[in-house]
Amino acid sequence: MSQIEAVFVKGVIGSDPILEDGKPQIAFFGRSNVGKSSVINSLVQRRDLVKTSSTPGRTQQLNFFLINRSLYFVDVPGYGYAKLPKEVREKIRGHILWYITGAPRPRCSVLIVDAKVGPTAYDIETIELFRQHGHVVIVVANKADKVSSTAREAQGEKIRSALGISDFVWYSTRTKEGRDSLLRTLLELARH
Ligand SMILES: Nc1nc2c(ncn2[C@@H]2O[C@H](COP(=O)(O)OP(=O)(O)OP(=O)(O)O)[C@@H](O)[C@H]2O)c(=O)[nH]1
Ligand SMILES: [Mg+2]
Repeated sequence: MSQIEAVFVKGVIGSDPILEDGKPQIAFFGRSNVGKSSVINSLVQRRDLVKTSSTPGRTQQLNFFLINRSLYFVDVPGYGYAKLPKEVREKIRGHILWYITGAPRPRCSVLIVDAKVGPTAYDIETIELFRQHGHVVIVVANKADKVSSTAREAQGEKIRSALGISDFVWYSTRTKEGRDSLLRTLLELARH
């Protein structure tokens, strides 16, 4: 696939004109450390566009990246990082909730879950919120390199039934599994 142009625009922590500038937003949600930033980097084929970290929970703003001058990839703060103080976790959760329930909705909400761990209670709560608020959702099972081909069928069923979905994308930022098809799907969604 041709080169993707990606530019960091800004970090958003509340009302901001960028939310309503008319460009579609593709937002990446998921628990802390699941690989949201890594997935964005792999989609745009940049090692370092988005900082990834061994210290989860540091990013608390919504980071907007302008893609091909026409849409945004939004790196949403990770939820559920147990080591953060409760007040900080609740603040992050509140911020995510504010974005999920705000206007306009993202054109597509990508929910990233850990392929091996499977959906957590927070992931289930998040997809439930997406449903309540009318989001278009794509579920991505990242770190698929950790799930052997023999375990795929059972693990796939576990992910589908926990989230109540009929389909999801196996993805690995290490092996590039799923990258081309997810990118194609997201760019297509942003066009309509
Ligand atoms: N095995 C494996 N590890 C991955 C994959 N994608 C990301 N990781 C690792 O997972 C860790 C977290 O990645 P990040 O992209 O920083 O995760 P994040 O969801 O953005 O984390 P926060 O911003 O803290 O919420 C890093 O150590 C990555 O190298 C993958 O496909 N496979
Ligand atoms: Mg991140």
